[in-house]
Amino acid sequence: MKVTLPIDEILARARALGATLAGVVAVRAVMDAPSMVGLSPLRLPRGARSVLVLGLAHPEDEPELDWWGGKGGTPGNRILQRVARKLEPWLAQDLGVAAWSLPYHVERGGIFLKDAAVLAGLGALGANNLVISPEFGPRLRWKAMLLDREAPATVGGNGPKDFFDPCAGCGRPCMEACRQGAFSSGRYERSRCERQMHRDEERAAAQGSHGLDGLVKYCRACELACPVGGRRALRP
Ligand code: B12
Repeated sequence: MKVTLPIDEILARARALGATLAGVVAVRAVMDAPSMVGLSPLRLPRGARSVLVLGLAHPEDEPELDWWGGKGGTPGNRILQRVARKLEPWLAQDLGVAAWSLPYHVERGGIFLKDAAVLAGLGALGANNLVISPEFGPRLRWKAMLLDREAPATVGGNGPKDFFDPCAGCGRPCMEACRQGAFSSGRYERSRCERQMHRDEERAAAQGSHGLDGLVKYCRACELACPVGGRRALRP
């Protein structure tokens, strides 16, 4: 017998526990998404049917949410981990749903989070190569859980370009903002972006060796330059 997931209740619970946004999409759709092209299928738990995507707003005036160091990576990710940890027993006990909280890195068993967020209807891929939501722009971080039940995608299912094109009519300040010219060809170039990320890591290591916090404050220039959602969008 197919049991339908009480999706609205699950999403409301995720938000009540601290997620800013939550949505759901079929595992199949995420495995067929653009980031998977040319890759072997990811090894996910047998029985996983849906992806529950959790988003956390990272407003510009709370930069520390994004500082890397320690278990769980960043304070923002630790908040998302806590939400997932509280959802898991509730899903099992109250709804009889098995859930798996996924790691951040794809090579450690995670999935491509931007594809999942877009397909769950939470935003659209912008010119800065980040998921942009109408309310928070790209200033969001994502986490995923797998559920052992089928559920229809929360919105659209083919990405929200149908209802939201974040970059229409925009002068693309995100592309200008990059110190490494990662968008100088007109599209995102990972190698140039990585150059900046390495610099950020070197700076953190140098600061750490001088007794400072040693946390990596990765560049967010293309993210913070985006006008969608208001540059100083505050926590709801
Ligand atoms: C590896 C990685 C990096 C690497 C490489 C990034 C890259 N894009 O290649 C480095 C270290 C350089 C990096 C940099 C950054 N990252 Co990063 N990164 C990741 C990680 C771990 C995997 C991403 C990946 O490899 N994707 C695969 C490649 C091939 O994808 P891609 O280049 O983005 O292109 C694909 C998509 O755009 C997709 N796509 C395009 N159009 C469409 C349309 C639809 C409908 C769909 C479904 C998909 C889709 O198809 C493309 C491939 O064909 C994810 C976490 C995760 N588990 O997903 C975070 C993640 C993508 N990073 C994130 C962030 C915030 C950053 C930075 C701002 C740094 C920072 N302060 O954290 C910069 C921004 C760089 C940028 N503008 O893209 C966030 C994005 C949040 C958001 N709002 O979207 C993520 C999701 C992590 C998180 N905590 O939530 N990152």
